[in-house]
Amino acid sequence: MLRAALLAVLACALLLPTSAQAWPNKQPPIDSGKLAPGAKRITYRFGPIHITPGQNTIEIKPLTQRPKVPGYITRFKPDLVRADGTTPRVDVLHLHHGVWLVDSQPTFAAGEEKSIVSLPRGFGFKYTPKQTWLMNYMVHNLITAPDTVYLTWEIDFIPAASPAAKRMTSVSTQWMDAEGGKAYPVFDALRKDAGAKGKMTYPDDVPNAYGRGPKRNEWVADRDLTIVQTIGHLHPGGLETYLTARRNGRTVRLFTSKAHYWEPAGAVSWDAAMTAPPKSWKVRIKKGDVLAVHGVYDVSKASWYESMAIMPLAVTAKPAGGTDPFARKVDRKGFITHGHLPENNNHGGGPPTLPDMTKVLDGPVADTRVTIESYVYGQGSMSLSGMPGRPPVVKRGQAVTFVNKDAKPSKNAFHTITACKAPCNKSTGIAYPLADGPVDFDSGELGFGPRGFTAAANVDTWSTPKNLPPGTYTYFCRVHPFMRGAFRVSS
Ligand SMILES: [Cu+2]
Repeated sequence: MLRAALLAVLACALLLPTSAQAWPNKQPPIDSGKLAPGAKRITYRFGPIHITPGQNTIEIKPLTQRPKVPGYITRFKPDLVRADGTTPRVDVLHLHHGVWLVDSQPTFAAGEEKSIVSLPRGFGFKYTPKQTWLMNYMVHNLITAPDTVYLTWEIDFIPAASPAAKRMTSVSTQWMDAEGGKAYPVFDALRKDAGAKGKMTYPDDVPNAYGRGPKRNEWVADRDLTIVQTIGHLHPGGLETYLTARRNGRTVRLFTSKAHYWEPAGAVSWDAAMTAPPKSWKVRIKKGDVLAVHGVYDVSKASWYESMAIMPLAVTAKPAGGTDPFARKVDRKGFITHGHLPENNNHGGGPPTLPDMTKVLDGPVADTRVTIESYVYGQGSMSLSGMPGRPPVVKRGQAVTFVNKDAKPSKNAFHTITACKAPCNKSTGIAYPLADGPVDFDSGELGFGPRGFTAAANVDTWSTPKNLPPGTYTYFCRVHPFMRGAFRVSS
């Protein structure tokens, strides 16, 4: 009895990760929430956005909700809420991204980390009512029930007519993106590309990441400027983004935006906040300097598909001082912009809710075509019983072919077949399941959409690799992680 209790305590102690402890430098989030002198706080909301079952598409709509007079935006705090003001759980509805385009330039952005941009005193994004504002958003429905949400953004605004505006320096956003120039700027962070310590740095660790094309992660400064703020955007698995500058063949690091995870399972979910530089951080860049953004992912536990590494910079060409990064070290420790968000509380990975497919009898041997319909893998789904619930069997060297019948305009639900480690049958949450199968395979998002602009693979059919060793392979849908299944390779 005592031994069992001791073991339980020990197990808990071992499970308690360092990341769940207090933020190490014991600083409160850098965004104090205090209103700057002369500023007013205004909350806008965009919507209603009607989310269809399983939705995972990108939309662009005009934005009319904004100030009527010119001025400066000094703080920007995004959220995704239901009509009653509550925030949906991240394992149910997830804000893949919201990008506020101002005069067609990405200016403000939010992902599920919901970083708060709060500029140093005296700086503001210049706003005029003449600007064209567009909302580019991708809200992803992880379940099969429709929903209705609003994107909200709270801004601190100093009208140009107020005395406080006289002392303001205007900034604009310089978008830095590891896949810059793409409408859907993603890359895969795969275990096979791991560099040191199970970490993968994009694009550095991926041979020929950009083929013969330009280095998408770089930007050559077209004027002298001062960077006053930056915060990284990553996906689950992401550890940090960092910004470098190159001048006369010498490269220095300007800032590292780290992901601080509250997620008990480690760097595997959206339960994280990114760090921003201290308010005194200002970096002077010369025309011709080459800036570059890099993304570091932890690929020791799983592979990560359709990942991002973005680092928007708030810059000004007005005289604003700042440190010459080639004369002094500027990569100072950052501070998270907010604390843990309760919508990230369903981690998953609890007691098994589905059968262990390694113990289930063989399914059909000859018919190796699996149709996916109404969010169910037609053969070998963990949610089916009897014969349909048994894994289809192929001989070594053969493939199982999947067809997504939900990829019709009327349904338009993308699905994937993504390897996860057997039995892959625990409860669904933001940290479970993961793409951690013994062999990496992933179908991409089977379905159709405007090419290059959505996650769609623009095919509805995919076959498993033919070189899989004998065994039972479990998989899940990255888009709808409650969907799980298995197939078997016989010797
Ligand atoms: Cu799916």
